[in-house]
Amino acid sequence: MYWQEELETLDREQLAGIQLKGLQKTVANCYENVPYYREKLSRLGIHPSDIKTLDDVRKLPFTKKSELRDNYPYGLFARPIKEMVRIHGSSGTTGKPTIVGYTRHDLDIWSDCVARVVSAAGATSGDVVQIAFGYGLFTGALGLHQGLEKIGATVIPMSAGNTEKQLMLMEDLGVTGLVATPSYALYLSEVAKQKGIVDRLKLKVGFLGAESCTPEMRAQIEANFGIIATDNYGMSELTGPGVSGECICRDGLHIWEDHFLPEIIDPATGENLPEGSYGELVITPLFKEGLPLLRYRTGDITRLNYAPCPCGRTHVRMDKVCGRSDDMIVIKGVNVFPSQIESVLLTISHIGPHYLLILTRENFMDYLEVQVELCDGTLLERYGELEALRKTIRERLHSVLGLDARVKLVDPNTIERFQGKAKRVVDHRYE
Ligand code: DLL
Repeated sequence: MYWQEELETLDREQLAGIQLKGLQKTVANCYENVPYYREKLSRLGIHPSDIKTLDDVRKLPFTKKSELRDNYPYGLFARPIKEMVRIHGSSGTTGKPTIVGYTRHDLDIWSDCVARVVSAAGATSGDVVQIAFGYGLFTGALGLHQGLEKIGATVIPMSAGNTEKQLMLMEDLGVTGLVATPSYALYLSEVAKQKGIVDRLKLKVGFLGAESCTPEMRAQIEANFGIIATDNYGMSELTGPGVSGECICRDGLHIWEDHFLPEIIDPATGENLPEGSYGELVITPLFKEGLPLLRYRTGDITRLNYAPCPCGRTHVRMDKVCGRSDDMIVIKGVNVFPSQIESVLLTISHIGPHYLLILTRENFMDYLEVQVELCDGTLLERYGELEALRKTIRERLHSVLGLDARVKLVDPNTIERFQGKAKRVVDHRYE
């Protein structure tokens, strides 16, 4: 199912023409309306008129997430706040979120991009779709919501959590589509199975995204619910969901190239890699008025496949994301930086500054274990005090990260020290 057939099936030459125009417009928007970019481009001796071909994108500097944070909250906006009709923020963290903004035009295009994703996954105006992403600054819920409404589907804005009620509504309201993170979809499917209600559900399709999902986990969700599950990808800085999504062939996620110009680079050197290589995905959004970005480093590792897709769409496909190039960890769809955990640990007495974050995937659910050293090893023999300390750490971490961590208190001097950069994260999830 197409949403905008003529645009989704453009030939590559037409697509390149649209991309070049979008790129030129975006560079001009940055240069004329964002003092930070104007200065950055001027320092490099780049003027918008230097962008004559698509390959000229490589002359442009990258933009990193830290630059959005450094210009918090509105410093990279290219329009005055009164022209912005929506603000969102990076998911899951307290402290200062990364703020993103949308003009009316940005919202329209964003919802078209999401409408393409859900249509490619088979959704139609006849579907009743329950959204089990948390509503709020996170782009996931409202992003899918507006895209699904645009195609005329019936949307149930259930939000995340409250599993019993989720399942009750799925049954009572004849829900045919579910929007959720893969881990929550799995959990819902397991509870539905245990309760013996799967046969009473009308569910046909899952629109899963916001975190990685292995093929095995997907297979389990599909088997439990008896559905087809599709993967969709995006990030708040680039709009939110709607950057790419799987069609029913489910062999890669189509990036909507008339709106997003993708590149793959070596994360260490910044060099562009040959077609088909795994590397960091860099994207220049081509339509954004409110928050234009040049060569945004997503930090996500994938590769691009330009081979024609049997579905008829001509837009390039990216592989499922297989890792992150920076230290941001995504756990259950929530972005976590080790530095946030460090800041929490450093405010609590009786524990030292040495810690280790261990990520595991058990029964397809992600877990974070925070190992931290006690200052005084004799505390290990005082169970009551030890438990109280563990509880304090867990609660403080939960209030900052918005998720549950397992806390393991270990003897002094048992966590490895490093000469150079410390490696604080051990990620077993992709093994
Ligand atoms: O997670 C946007 C989104 C919402 C996409 C709902 C799809 C569905 P952020 O909160 O800014 O935005 O987090 C972006 O999440 O850089 C990836 O590391 C990760 N991510 C998002 N989708 C996927 C996916 C939203 N399908 C960060 N597979 C990204 C793997 C994903 N990782």
